[in-house]
This record gives sequence, C-alpha cells and structure tokens, in this order.
Amino acid sequence: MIRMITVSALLGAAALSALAMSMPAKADESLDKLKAQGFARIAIANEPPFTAVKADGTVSGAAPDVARAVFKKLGVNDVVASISEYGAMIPGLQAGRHDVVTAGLFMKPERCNAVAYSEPVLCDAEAFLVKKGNPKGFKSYADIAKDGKATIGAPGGGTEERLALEAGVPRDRVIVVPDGQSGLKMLQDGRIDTYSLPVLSINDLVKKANDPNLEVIAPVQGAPVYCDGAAFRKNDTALRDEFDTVLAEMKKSGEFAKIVEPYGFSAQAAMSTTREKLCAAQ
Ligand code: 6CS
Repeated sequence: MIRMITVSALLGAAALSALAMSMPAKADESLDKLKAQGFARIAIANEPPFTAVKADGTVSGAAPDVARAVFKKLGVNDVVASISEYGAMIPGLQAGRHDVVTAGLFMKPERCNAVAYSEPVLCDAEAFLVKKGNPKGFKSYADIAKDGKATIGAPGGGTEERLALEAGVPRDRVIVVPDGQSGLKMLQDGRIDTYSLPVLSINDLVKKANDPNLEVIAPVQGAPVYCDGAAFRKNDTALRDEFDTVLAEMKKSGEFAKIVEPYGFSAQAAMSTTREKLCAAQ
C-alpha cells in the first residue's frame, strides 16, 4: 500500500510542479524576486532620447527613467540595463536574460502576442534622415521601394525595417544598422540613401551631428504613430498589472509627464490611447 501511495504521491507532485511552471507567476513571486535581487534587469537599445547609456555607464533615457520610478515605488530600488538589438529583445526576455524590456519597443500585434505590455509610455512618429535637399524626394517607404536602387538603413528587427519591407523595398536594399551613430555615418558616407528611426531619435542624432548637409523628413507619410510600453514575459501579467497600477497613478499625478516631457515626448499622447487599441491596430 505504501509503495502505491509513494508512486501516486510522486506522480501527483510531478503533475503539480508541471502545472505550477505553466501557471502565471503570481505578482508576489516575481515582485519578491526583483525586490530580493535589488534591481530589475532591463533591455535597452541605447537610442536617445528613448534610452541612453552615458560614457560613465549610467543609464538614462525616457523609458528607463519611467521604469526606474515605477519599480522604486514597487520596492525595487534600481534598474540594471543590457544593450540589445530590437529584434533580440523579446527572445532575450523570454529566455530570462531580462526581467522587462523598457526600450521604446513599439506595440504591434505580433509583439503583443509575444509579451505582456504595460499601458503606453512613449509615442512617436517615424522619420527619414536624408542628404540636404532630399535629392530622391523620399516621403514614404513606398517611395524607396519605387526608386528601384535606393537603400534604407534601419535597426535589425525594428519597426522601420518591417515598414520598409512591407512597403515593398527588397531585402537587399534594407540595410540593418546596429545603432544611430553607425546609421548617421553610413548616410554621410553615401553608403545608404536614407536612415529611418522614430522622429525624436533622428532629431537627437542631427542635433549632435552638427552637419549642415543633413535633412530630416518627418513624419514619414503613411507610417502610423507608434507607442511603446514596458514589455514583460507572458506569464508575468500579475507583475505587469502592478507596474500598470503605479504607472496610472504617476500619469494622474503629473509625475509621468515630468519624466517624459523633458525628453520631448508627449505625456498626453501616451495617456490618450491604450494597450488594447495599440495591440489591435494594423
Ligand atoms: O520598436 C521598434 O522597433 C523601434 N523603436 C524605437 C524606439 N526605435 C527604433 C525601433 O525600430
């Protein structure tokens, strides 16, 4: 009889632990883990003003600053950032290398299916960086497709890469660019005909480049305004909800606007839409 009980007890325990692994982690479990860890591991891209790593290693940018403020109120003292390509952020999150992505990772249906986004944080339109005078007259991704020879630089796995491909720019004319400085240099050297990032990112590059031979085309015609959110693992929805509760309080109190608006973002833009609307948008 004991032998049977042992076997059935073992089978029951195995079934229970398998069930537990597949169940959403409770907020107290995930949040307790982060509190014990003393920080939340965030994925960023180092693309000012969304995210930035200063020469001394300090992490800033609107997305990490919002995340740091929210986590502090949840009892998690700081954030520790690792730089990732946009296309690697969600796989890194799912593999447990990050606790959350706070990088300006725009909400789109396919991403909303893969992660648990918070409510909107940073919204922006898309832009082109071109040579002064916009010699090829680019106003949309379709213009680049129609040109026949023109090349466009964009982040790997990023929204602008996807928009160019969906507009019909062939794969071999969509050049993956690792970061803003590389994109700027490639454009200045004539190795790409345009470089595409969100408007505020392109404006930041141009301001720092101090190069009169550059021009910004913004907004890119036909491209939507996107918003990001903090992206959690699918089974961390309870932690995501805790994050959202604090984010909503900060939006209401004005603290959210005080963080994002000095970077050039509109708090109202994020507050006038929802994760539900953005995840449903095509
Ligand atoms: O979410 C994205 O894919 C885009 N977000 C930002 C902030 N920059 C470029 C990237 O493609």
